[in-house]
Amino acid sequence: MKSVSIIGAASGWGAKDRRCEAGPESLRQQGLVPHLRQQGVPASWELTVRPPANHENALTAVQALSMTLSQATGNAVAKGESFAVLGGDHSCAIGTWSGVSQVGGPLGLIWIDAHMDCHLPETSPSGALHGMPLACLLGLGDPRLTAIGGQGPKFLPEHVVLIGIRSFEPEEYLLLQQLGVKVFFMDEVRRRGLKKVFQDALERVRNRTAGFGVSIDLDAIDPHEAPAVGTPVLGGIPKGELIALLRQIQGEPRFRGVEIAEYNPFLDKGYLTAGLIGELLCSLFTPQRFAHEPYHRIGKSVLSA
Ligand code: Z70
Ligand code: MN
Ligand code: MN
Ligand code: MN
Repeated sequence: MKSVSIIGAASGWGAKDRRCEAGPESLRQQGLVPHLRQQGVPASWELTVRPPANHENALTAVQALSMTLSQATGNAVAKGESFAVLGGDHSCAIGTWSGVSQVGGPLGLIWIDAHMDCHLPETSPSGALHGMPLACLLGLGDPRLTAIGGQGPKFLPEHVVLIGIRSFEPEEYLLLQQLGVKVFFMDEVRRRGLKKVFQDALERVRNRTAGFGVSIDLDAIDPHEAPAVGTPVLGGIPKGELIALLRQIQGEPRFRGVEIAEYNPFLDKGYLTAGLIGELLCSLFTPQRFAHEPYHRIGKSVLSA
């Protein structure tokens, strides 16, 4: 089985609450890697990327981080490894997928989020960059961000699918509709069940692509089960359902890797969200012959120090 390269994206410059920048180091200190290895996942912590100390503003911070991150994911995929990028705010998606898209053929993307993250700078109500990464990856937005990993869109609209959406502005939905990107709102997930929606999503991202990835914003999951996020939205995806479906991706030869964003350790309830991140990674990467065990903290939390 492919080894899994873990890449921390320690930046909160795309969010209002910057403290999710502590996410990767917190997960590492809580023993995420030994846990994964115990579960049979050949994971190693490859590196943690950070914005440079002397950037001018949030945009140049995200730009610099995205460039380093895109090289890291590009390298992992070029070496034939799987990857898991751990945020940090969701603007890390610009770097993650710009890097992957440089390696071999059109790419599909399943975007699991409460939000659409598809604003242009002109339509954003907050100006926060974690509300814009999907637009950037589709080739729209600030040229300093759309140029990362080469000019132009990193995905064709028909190869991108959103799941779990329940908080958005009309402008970003209009943009997705104009582009022809499929959105599975939370209403539809509840009505038809996540299983059917996920099957539809997989079909789209596998159809005429060379590979596909999954981007998980933790606020997609119900905040009772994933409280450690900056923008909780009630009525999310039950974590057990998502874990069961991610297990199906295991063994998909064209699955390239995952990104899990928006973990803010200062907002966690005990280890609820940290544990969930361990479970999500196990669901994607644990070989089927291993028993799937709940996450037990091995290291010390940065928070209990
Ligand atoms: C809103 C905006 C957002 C996450 C907030 C919110 C975007 N659409 N994304 N929290 N994770 O300001 O763009
Ligand atoms: Mn979100
Ligand atoms: Mn998001
Ligand atoms: Mn596990």
